[in-house]
Amino acid sequence: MKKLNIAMIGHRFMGKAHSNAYLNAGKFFNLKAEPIRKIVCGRSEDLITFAEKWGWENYCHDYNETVIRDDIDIVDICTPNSSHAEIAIKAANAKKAILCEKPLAMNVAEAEDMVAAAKENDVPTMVCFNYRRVPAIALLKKMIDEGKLGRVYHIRAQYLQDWIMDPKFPRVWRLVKALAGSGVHGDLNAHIIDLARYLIGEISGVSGLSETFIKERPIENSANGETGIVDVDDATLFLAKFENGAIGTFEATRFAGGNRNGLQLEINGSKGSFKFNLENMNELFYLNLEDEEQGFKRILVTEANHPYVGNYWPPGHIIGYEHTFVNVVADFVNGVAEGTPLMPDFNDALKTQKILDAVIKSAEENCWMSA
Ligand code: SOE
Repeated sequence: MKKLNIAMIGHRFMGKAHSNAYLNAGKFFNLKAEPIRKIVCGRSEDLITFAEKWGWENYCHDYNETVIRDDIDIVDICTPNSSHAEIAIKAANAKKAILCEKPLAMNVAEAEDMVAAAKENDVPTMVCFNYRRVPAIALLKKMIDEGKLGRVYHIRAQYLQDWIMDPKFPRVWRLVKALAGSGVHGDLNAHIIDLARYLIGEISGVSGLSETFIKERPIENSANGETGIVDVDDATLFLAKFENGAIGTFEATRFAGGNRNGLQLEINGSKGSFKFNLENMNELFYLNLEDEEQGFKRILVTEANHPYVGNYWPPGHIIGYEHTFVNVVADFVNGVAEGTPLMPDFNDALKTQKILDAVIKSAEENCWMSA
């Protein structure tokens, strides 16, 4: 079987999720090429332990050398947002296929440069908006495409976390604008914007509202208790209008106490409604307005004919967060091996980036922004 050599840049939370996916995708899916964990790149000392644990053949501290190596086919970007553009453009110029963590970039200008580099070099790209490949979301998409929603009226999308509510929680990279671009907005609204676009269509205008509740935090690993300014949003909410006439509300916050990783969607249309909550990710709730009895029906998305999930266990045997990355990697590797389209690619993720930037501008200028 054809082999695809991977260079993965970054080895924290996402590096672990991607490594696990490369390790397991071929065990559950019929892959058209074998992903080889060739080299992992990172700055810290624990990189060596990471490489050994996850079976990377080699490791290195300088991605500049790594992404241009002749024996590398795929560059996988799992670093903080501030380095996505630089690594991706270098990889594209070296003719590598690219898998990039979300959000695509720090802002639209960077994202446009990434799209241009990928286009110029004609390289396949994909952005790891992994929730598109939750089986319940993929089933929801299929049911919408089959016409079960009808005319779309509403989407209510929330992504709620609570991990930085303690004011003593340090100012990690996600709370520094120069590294993250924005706060919870680029981190979590990016996911629900991507899902809304995927499921119901393009957004035509937005009105945003942002707040930073804790404006100063301890500097990470500082011995003398130094603090630093938090220059990103803790919560960003916005209203949206869609090209198809639907309207939506979006909320992303890291201050929703009790919500550990709650991504919730409700979509209402002329023929039915759907509800989804990531904390119960194997379930999809569906209301058919023609049902005499009314009420939502619970679909346990574990049937062999449901998307992705038939590759794992018998019906009723649920899957988890890590499987969403396995599904991403299976589609990515097959797309690269066969030269078939990958979604969401850089161009598609640029559209999400445009909505992210429009919301920021709207919140700053206190106005409605066309997107
Ligand atoms: C942290 O907020 C985080 O890990 C996000 O960065 C991920 O994209 C999301 O899937 C879970 O939460």
